[in-house]
Amino acid sequence: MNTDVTVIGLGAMGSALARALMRGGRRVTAWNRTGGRGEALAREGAALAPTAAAAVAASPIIIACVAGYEATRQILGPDDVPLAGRALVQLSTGTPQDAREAEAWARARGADYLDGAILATPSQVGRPDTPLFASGAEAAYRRAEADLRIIAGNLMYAGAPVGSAAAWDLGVLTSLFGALFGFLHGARVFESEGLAVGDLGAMIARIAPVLGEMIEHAGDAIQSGDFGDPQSSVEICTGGFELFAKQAREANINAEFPEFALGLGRRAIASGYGAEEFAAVIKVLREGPAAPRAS
Ligand code: FVH
Repeated sequence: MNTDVTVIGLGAMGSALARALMRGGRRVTAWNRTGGRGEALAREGAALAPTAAAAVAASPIIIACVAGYEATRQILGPDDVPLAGRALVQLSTGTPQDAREAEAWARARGADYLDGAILATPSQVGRPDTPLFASGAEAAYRRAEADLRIIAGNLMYAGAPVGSAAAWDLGVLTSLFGALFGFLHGARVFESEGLAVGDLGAMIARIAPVLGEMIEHAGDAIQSGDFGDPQSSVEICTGGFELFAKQAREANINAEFPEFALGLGRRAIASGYGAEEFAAVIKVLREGPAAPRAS
């Protein structure tokens, strides 16, 4: 072994990881399935490996960041890839079940395994505030910790159950994309009134801590199961969703987001949760898949 870390996968994210590691003083070996993507990295000091087996042989820490877990298995699966004794860190996006299967697979090959999820775009890699969740055996975490801290200063060890990092990732991503879908509808409201959508984005950024408090309150209510004494009841919030839908009809804009919210709010009221805290809608989600939509 002649480098500190190997990065497998030189897409937008893998390249950013390799660069951050080199900036942090690590000697990096890099490998990508198709050629060409590593040339700039090589000029910046990375050692380009000719094969995945050579890339793995080069370092004790192997970071995989490719299109998915199956791709990682295809790359590292062949018998000549010397995974035994290495710490394999999976930074491709997947589910908790993917992580459990990957851990079992890596251990069967004699490797330590750590699952990770980086919550950043490639240009955000390597900053002190870049978040990264990691989970898996603590020994594997300790082996990779210093390298991961270079990639993401805001590193959080989510514990030994290896699916935890992916669960954190999906929990944060669904929160983000739920907000983004809401924002896109808000953008249509702004457009329908001739207002500047950039101003809406700037306002959301300014009041983000207040909005975050509301999410935190919902999380506490769900965890404690106490939905009494509501700040905002299901009924009050569903009244808001009725208004979203009314405005969409009046302005003749897409109404899928208001209809989605309204459908869940109405089901929660029909189930008797109208006077409870808005987060009580979780009880509808716990019932399982939605009933087919009434026409
Ligand atoms: N980009 C982002 O914002 C997100 C942030 C959060 C984490 N994700 C995950 O990171 C993984 C890689 O994402 P990426 O942005 O680097 O993606 P691409 O630029 O599209 O590069 C894909 C790389 O995967 C390689 N690859 C795909 N399939 C295979 C395969 N069957 N065998 C070997 N390699 C494969 C591809 O290689 P090539 O096409 O250049 O030969 C690229 O290196 C991903 O899980 C995100 O969810 C990024």
